[in-house]
Amino acid sequence: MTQTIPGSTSRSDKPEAPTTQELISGGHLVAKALKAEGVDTIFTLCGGHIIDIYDGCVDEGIQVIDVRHEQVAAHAADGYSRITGTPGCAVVTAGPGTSDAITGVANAFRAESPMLLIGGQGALSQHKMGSLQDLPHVDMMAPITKFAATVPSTARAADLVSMAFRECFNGAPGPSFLEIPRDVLDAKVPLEQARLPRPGGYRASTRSVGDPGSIEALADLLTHAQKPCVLLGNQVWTCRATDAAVSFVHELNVPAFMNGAGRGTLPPGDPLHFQLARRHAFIEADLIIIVGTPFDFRMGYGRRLSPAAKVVQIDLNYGTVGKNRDIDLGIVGDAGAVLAAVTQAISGRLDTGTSARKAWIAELRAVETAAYDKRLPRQLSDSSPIDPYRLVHEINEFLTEDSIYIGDGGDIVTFSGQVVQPKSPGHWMDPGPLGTLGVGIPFVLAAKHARPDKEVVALFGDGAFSLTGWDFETLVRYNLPFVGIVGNNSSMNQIRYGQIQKYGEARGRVGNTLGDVHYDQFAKMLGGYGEEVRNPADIGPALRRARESGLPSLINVWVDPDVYAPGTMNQTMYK
Ligand SMILES: Cc1ncc(C[n+]2csc(CCOP(=O)(O)OP(=O)(O)O)c2C)c(N)n1
Ligand SMILES: [Mg+2]
Repeated sequence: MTQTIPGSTSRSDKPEAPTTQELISGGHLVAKALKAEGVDTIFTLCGGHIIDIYDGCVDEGIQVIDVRHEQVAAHAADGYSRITGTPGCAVVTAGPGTSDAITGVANAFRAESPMLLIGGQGALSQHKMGSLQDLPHVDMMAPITKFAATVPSTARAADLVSMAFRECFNGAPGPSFLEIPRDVLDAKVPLEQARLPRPGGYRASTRSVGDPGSIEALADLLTHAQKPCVLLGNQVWTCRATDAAVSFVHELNVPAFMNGAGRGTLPPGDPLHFQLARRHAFIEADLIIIVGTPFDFRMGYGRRLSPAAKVVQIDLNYGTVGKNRDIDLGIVGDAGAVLAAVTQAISGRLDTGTSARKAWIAELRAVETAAYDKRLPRQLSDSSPIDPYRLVHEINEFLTEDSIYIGDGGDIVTFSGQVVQPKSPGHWMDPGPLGTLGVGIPFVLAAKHARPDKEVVALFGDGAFSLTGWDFETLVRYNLPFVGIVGNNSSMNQIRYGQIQKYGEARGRVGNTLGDVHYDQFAKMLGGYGEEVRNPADIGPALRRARESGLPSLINVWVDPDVYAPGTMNQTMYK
């Protein structure tokens, strides 16, 4: 709501004309800046410090979605960025509201997700006086954001919001944080005194193609490679580079592996889609191209790549390229722009080198098929208690091209990472390298709100669900149906396994045991759909009934607590 001051004079040359001057509050300026960035929703938990932003959102037509824990608001903003490609925004109150949101911001930081967290703060007029909920938010957020600042005056409110968004896209994307004191949000200034950045007017394109010489160098390497492979990582989705990646793979005949949000870039069944042959490929390849994923623990810090292979790394972030492992060629740029340029550079050549790769692709397919066949009996297991492999197999069979899959848990999600394959790009969501339990329900909220046309399917560990599960009620309140599955082993099993290995069975039950909780009944209590499953043959029908219920749902599947995923047994995450 803006106000006018009667009788103030205009700046025109006609001296006597009485006019009015428009006044606007800090909260309303924030909302205008959010709108300019394309934000159509904020995720929030209310507090007296931030009510002026809500009122601004009412004026700007921005939807206010209120949740039950600020961690959920922040994870939802992260998830919203991933799904929509425009930055998500969470607004939380000062002090505990902001500290509750820290985990969500931290997760977005490691996952390279561009989101803005706005936190309230005590009034500037009470600075350092011990006001209600006062904390040093900016100091707390600085190490886990790309930009963290205080808005010092009402007139600068929109300007700082646009600045925070610009910094979200500086290099690899990530979160920004703004703290806005209560009196800054409350006060009104003449609209003309405020800088109001124009939509599209305050940041540049990040679709950089890198050094043109490096594009030619990669084209040369590929032309001569007989055993190339490419890993299509997170940034392939961040950069919306699916089409460029698919053309690159198909036109140049390069076997592709995918990780993180890059999963689904090629659909399962594509002749160049590989998953289980990755270790073999990384040892046998003569050229390995890593696109948009760092050499972190998920990649064994780069140590699992053959020392004899040429290694190329393409990334939005200069600091990621060549980190932890030497490379033969590094390109800093946008995954789509770079892959399209390389494809074009090679397609103009007489010898593209692509036909020499038939034997290599057949070799990888044989490894892939053998690994799949070896595991298949487990996936079809009729044993009771249910083998987790059977559960994730049923989920994979259940997914359609329009199912966004979310994994939130320990061991059970490690199983699903091997078996569940999204059928479309951008249809896979996991926490990312922070490994945060509790992202599931917030990601469901973000995904179903952003894409009501999609089906959302989420697999939870019972431990993971418990961290943020109360916001199942938010899904009911906003009528956001989804198919939820709890792989229930009444334990924090991924941790339990390591304890048993190190300290023996007798000491293996310390600090990791959960009750036999009936999550199906929890769902029903909150107004959703619920069923429990003990027999493997009942999993598929229960999932279908959940889909047909049109409600947020939880299918509580009792899985064998004494069966562990290979990744858990190898403890690969710590190596
Ligand atoms: C927020 C958070 N706390 C603790 C951990 C450590 N952790 C990793 S896996 C795991 C067990 C998760 O249990 P559950 O979700 O039930 O999955 P399960 O391993 O039993 O299949 C824990 C506690 C974590 N990754 N994130
Ligand atoms: Mg568990």
